[in-house]
Amino acid sequence: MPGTGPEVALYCGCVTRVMGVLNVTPDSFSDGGRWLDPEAAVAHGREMAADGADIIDVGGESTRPGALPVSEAEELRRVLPVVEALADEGLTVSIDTRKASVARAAVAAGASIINDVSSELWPVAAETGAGWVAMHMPADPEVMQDHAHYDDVVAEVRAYLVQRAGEAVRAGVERVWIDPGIGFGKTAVHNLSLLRHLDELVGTGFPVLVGTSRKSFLGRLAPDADGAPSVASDRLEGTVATTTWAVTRGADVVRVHDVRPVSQAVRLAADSALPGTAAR
Ligand code: HH2
Repeated sequence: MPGTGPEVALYCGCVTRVMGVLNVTPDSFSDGGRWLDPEAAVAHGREMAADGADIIDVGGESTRPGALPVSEAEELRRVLPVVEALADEGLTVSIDTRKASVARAAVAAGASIINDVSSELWPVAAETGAGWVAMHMPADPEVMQDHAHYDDVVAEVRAYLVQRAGEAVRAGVERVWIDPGIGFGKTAVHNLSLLRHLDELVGTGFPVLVGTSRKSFLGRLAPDADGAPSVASDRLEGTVATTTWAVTRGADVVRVHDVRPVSQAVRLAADSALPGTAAR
């Protein structure tokens, strides 16, 4: 069990959970346009669950660097049928949104976790009883890469998340995760620094969620044969390596597109890391 922080955060077991990404958007950086049809989206959610996803994270607005906001009506139109159908099938669904109205409607439709990259929606989690993910992002996606300036990225991200999570706990939210926001207003060096020092987030006692899946810093670290950054669809190795690293450092949830290979890798890594379970 990671850390010795607030008791409210200590509900989760030692088993790492895999959150499968389901973007119902035309423009997400790696799967934009693939799951716009609700039936295709629901089928993909089901497939990810069969492949080992414990949570299906449904999002209707891209938050890639430079992304423009989507209207409330459009976001609701994209996510609600998918959330409802997956929740009706008994799957654990999170809603990836920055809008209180979308979070509220998604919880009413069956989502049980609000995945909040803005870290501002804890009042909705308190009001609805949903779990809440607080992620670090220094500014809106449109301009966040202009804000990738830190004296000590690990200390600053940690302080921000502990403050937000504390607010949520005081407001009565019973399940709170913290997430360093890999790739959100951060350079590759910042991302690596946060991963290297993940134990400092784990040490807060709040369960930690990590999302490195297919992100651009992996493309730069593992270029293609011509030396150009690899494209999003060609970043599986980096995704497996970084999520496995995160699990062995104590991450509670990893958020990924490639559920099957990551599930297998992180569960093997988690089993090997538990004292007494690894073969000697
Ligand atoms: N990353 C993305 C979106 N939501 N939520 C959390 N908690 N942590 C993350 O790292 C995270 C997130 C970005 O990835 P993706 O959803 O694939 O892309 P897009 O924002 O373009 O839809």
